[in-house]
Amino acid sequence: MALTAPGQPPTGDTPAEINGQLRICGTKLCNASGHPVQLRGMSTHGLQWYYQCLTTGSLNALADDWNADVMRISMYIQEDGYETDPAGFTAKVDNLIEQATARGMYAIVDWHMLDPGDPYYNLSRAKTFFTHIAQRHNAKTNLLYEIANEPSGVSWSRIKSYAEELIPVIRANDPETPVLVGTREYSSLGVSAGATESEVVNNPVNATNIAYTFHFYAASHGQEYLDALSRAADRIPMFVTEFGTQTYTGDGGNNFTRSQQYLDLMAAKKISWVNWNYSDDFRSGAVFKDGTCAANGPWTGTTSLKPAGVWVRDRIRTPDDFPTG
Ligand code: IDC
Repeated sequence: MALTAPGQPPTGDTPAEINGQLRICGTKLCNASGHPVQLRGMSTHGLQWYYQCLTTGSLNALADDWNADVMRISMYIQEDGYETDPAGFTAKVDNLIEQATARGMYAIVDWHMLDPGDPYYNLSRAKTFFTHIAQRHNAKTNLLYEIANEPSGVSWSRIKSYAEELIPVIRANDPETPVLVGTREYSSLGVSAGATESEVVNNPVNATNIAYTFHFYAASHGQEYLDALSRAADRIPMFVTEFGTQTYTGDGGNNFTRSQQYLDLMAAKKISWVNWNYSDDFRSGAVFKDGTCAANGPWTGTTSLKPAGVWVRDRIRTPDDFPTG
């Protein structure tokens, strides 16, 4: 299906067709007609481990049964990820971008740096990778670039410097795609280290068309996190590119009550969100039951889903509110 060209009115009924090229406007994410929108969807697991969960059937289900607006393509750099085979992982990401595009979903290209937590460790790799992505996909209007999944053990000013080095490299080839910047201590806005969102609010990245990321796991992260996200969203553009209904290990019991409090806040403030993760890993946060991917489904409905999957599918299926015109 054809995507809406930049500056043109929508021509179809998928999320990417209705909304077209996104842009950060003030503290919100806006569609091509300048209205704030909230995107909701799923993150893949690491492509080095769970690429086999991303089949024609599972991606169709994500778009047409889950009604996801956005798919986050989680490409780890370490842990047998990108650094071991740059060409191979780049080809996988290229393919998944095309798959999301063909189904009318937005795609977040997630540079999933995690350990080491200093984003500079992978800066030259990031420049190489994002230069390719930006050159190859710059005509698309359905992308977002997440340039640092979860920095840790470094100051906010170092993360900010990293962003200010990488963003111009991306923009030289793709001036339109919004960029999502990770925050201190596992994209907690510094809260996990006892700080607050003020370190970002008072010292923002010197670039336009960017948002900041926040990650939470509802069984681990309570009122302090919720309040920080709420305050931050009134001052700076926020995008929740990863959350779980369980603990930060991606495992353990679900706290759906706390999760719903976050979702209510994010709905009220139009904060986009992405849940971790669309795979059949054994942990409770992987939405599919063990063995689903090897059996290639069933992908639609709830028979293959763990409790977290049933819960989050319902919430992604809640009708979108995409104002146009
Ligand atoms: C976890 C995966 C697990 C994997 C581990 C490797 O669930 O299978 O072994 O990464 O590092 C994050 C990270 C994300 C984590 C996830 C759950 O971005 O990579 O996935 N999590 O622990 N931040 C907070 C939680």
